[in-house]
Amino acid sequence: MHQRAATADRTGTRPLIWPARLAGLVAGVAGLALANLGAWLVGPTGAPVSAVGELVIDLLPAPLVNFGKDTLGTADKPVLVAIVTVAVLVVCALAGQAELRRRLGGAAVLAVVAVVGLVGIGARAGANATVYVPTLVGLALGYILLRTLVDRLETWRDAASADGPTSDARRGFLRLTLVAGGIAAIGAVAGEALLGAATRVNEARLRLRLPGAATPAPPVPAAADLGLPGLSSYVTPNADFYRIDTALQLPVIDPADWSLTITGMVEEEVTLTYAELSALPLVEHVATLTCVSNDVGGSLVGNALWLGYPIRELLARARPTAGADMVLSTSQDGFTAGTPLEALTDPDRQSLLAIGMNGEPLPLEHGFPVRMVVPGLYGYVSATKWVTELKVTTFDADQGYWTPLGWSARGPIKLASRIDVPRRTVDAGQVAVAGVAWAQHTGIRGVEVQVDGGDWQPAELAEVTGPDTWRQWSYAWDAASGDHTLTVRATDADGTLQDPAEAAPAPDGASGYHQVSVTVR
Ligand SMILES: Nc1nc2c(c(=O)[nH]1)N[C@H]1C(S)=C(S)[C@@H](COP(=O)(O)O)O[C@H]1N2
Ligand SMILES: [Mo]
Repeated sequence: MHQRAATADRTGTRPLIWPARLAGLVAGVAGLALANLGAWLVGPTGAPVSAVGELVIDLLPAPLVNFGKDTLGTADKPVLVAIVTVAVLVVCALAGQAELRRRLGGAAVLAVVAVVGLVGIGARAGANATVYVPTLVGLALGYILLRTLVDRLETWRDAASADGPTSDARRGFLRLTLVAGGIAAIGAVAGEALLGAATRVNEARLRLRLPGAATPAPPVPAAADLGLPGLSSYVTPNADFYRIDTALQLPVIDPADWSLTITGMVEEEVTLTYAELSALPLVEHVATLTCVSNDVGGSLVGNALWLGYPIRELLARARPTAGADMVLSTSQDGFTAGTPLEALTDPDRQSLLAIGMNGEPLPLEHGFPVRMVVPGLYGYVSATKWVTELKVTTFDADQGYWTPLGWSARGPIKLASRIDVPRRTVDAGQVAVAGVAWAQHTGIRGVEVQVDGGDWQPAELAEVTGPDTWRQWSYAWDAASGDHTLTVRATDADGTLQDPAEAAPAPDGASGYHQVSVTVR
């Protein structure tokens, strides 16, 4: 009996190799489907299969890539994606086999597949941390499903080796596998369809060539960037730019389908297509965006070179009627912002309908194809991404999205300053204390640093392109060992000193001085 069971066990595993591969395949489809659905939410950069496809193109020798293009034409991408998908699923099937042989064996194989996907995603320009999430979630779910299926398979195997009736255990495995496989297949088709639209728009974005500016921004002076390690760069790279919006799913708009209408209290409604907008004499302007939710010392602030058309020119075409004092801008996803009309018609303020950010078309998550940028106002009342309508109206008649939720109707940015370095520990001696200060549209005149409640010491200021951006500052500190507290405050170009009173972000922006504790060794 003993002898017999052992033999059955050894031979009993053999026929289960194909069911194990089937389990691996189902887990692979489920994992890929989830990764694609996730990428549909966070943006097509996070889609692992097409990322690996692009990586393959980059790694292949050019003659082979050209051969592919010549023989397949525009089908080269879909064919490559199909090849990668089949390869991934074959390896996933083998992961099923490995998991049956040894617990976590399949996990290791799936992890290798996921790492290849993550490397592909990382190789795409502008990858930030969220783009890795869909693949990691897909890996986790894929393995949980695989383990569940292999558990059933082991029940089947044990039943077989115990020489008992195996049909129940077999049926249990097959039923679960088919149900899971069906759901995974539906998810995969849905993910493919949804992601397909986002991928097409992403490719349209990559193909776009931004028009040159009729009024280029003067080059950023080298002295605007002190270049100290740990200090925020003067211009924030797109990949590092903070992102804030209410969109659960990233809006994807093909520029060919985009248009903007100016409606409401105007003498003439104006409609503008993307082609018309990009043919207008565009302006470049460097401006620092800030979120009203930014805490004292927080990072919801970034500076970029924007390319766009002055909103005042478009409003001049529409001719707002008497009594109007607000423009309610609407995003394709329903978000709205209420901006004071005077901030948009002011000839001395570059309020832009922007299509470019740091020399590239707007990234999808920063409002592609068109957004608003208004120097001096918090984003929630001015910086509408994916903007499709400007309604000229009044603050009495209309409200932006956040106003009924307890945020102030008007949101001028508060004068603020931040210490970027040092944070935590430094060696005794000369230490560069440095950071940024902002008072958009007024400008920064001075920054002072205080060590342990001593006298306020003036910091050196870097250059700026104008009053609409943050300004880097630095202070040479002679640091003696021990624990110290550093505090910063700024004065704007009008001579107003930063408000020391601590206030939370709601309803109209945080105030108070940024302080850091440092240990000097
Ligand atoms: N469509 C849309 N636009 C939006 C928002 C939003 O939720 N939806 N948030 C606003 C807020 S609160 C801020 S701070 C800025 C942030 O812009 P960014 O994500 O490009 O940094 O966008 C603004 N534009
Ligand atoms: Mo914001």
